[in-house]
Amino acid sequence: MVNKRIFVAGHRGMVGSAIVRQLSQCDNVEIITRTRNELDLLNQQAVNDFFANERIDEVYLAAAKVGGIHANNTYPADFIYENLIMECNIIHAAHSNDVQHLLFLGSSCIYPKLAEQPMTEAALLTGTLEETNEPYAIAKIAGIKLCESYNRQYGRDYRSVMPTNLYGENDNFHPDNSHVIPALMRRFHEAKLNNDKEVVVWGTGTPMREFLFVDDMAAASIHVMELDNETYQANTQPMLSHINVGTGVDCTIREMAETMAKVVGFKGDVAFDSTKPDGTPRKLMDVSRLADLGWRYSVNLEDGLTHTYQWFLANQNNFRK
Ligand code: GFB
Repeated sequence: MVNKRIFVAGHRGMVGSAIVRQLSQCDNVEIITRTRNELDLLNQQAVNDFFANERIDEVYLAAAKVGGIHANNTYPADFIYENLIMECNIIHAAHSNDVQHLLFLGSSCIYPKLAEQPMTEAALLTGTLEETNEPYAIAKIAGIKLCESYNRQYGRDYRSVMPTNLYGENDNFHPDNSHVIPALMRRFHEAKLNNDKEVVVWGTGTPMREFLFVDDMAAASIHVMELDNETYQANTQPMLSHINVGTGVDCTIREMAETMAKVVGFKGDVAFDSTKPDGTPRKLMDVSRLADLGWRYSVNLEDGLTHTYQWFLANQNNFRK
């Protein structure tokens, strides 16, 4: 059987590398990747030339400009521009070169700041977005609409999954620009080594977040991509095609910080700096559409944090400073 040639855009990122890890276990799959130096996804001509020269059968669009609340708040132009350009280039070039199957990865921040919880896929575009990451959310909503529009106009099978907050191997542990879990893992670890008396956590600790281990996200992505078209179409609508991916369980930032202290082995106090932004108060996703499609998460938060901390200890000398 001829190998299915799969392009994983963003293969060095946390989600892209997890998808590559899992796809490499599959038979009859040839994984195609390009580093940023080999292929600039912001360059439309380069992306089109790549698709024209490579016979690609499927695309996992996991390339994105990502970051936590501080990064989104500090670099809004970068977040909206780079994410819009990358998804437009890849989705249009895939279509222009007759790639029939593509999976677009978005984010749970596409939903309104005060959407009813848990948030179903139908909550999309029903209210104003959280200010701290609105540019990124607009870019991700555009990605969903790009897929739906190419499906409607050209008969493509481009699907979208909306992950909740993710964590795991290969995350970005930058002290300021990272998401909350890697930021706190590094901070608690350094506090333990320094015998600090306390760790300061941003915000009030009251916001609630849902956290999904990235290897679960990769498995869910492959599961959705492998669904036969009839099953996928029966569980989505042409203009409400995206699928939430999460655990359906959330906790406060304070509870997560306390679990982190236990996993890392930090014995000091946890303090909160309410001068830092809280972001959206809650963004728990309704994951029943994906459950109806036969997938549920398997790694709980404490086990996922424990695995990630072991990886962190083994790789901490390679982190971006
Ligand atoms: O992962 P995070 O930065 O982004 O989580 P969001 C922010 C929450 O964690 C806020 C608290 O309530 C912060 O106050 N927090 C506490 C911290 N300590 C820290 C810390 O040291 N670093 C960080 N980063 N947060 C993101 C979006 O929103 O959700 C992204 O900005 C993406 O674009 C991602 O959509 C899924 O969960 O608020």
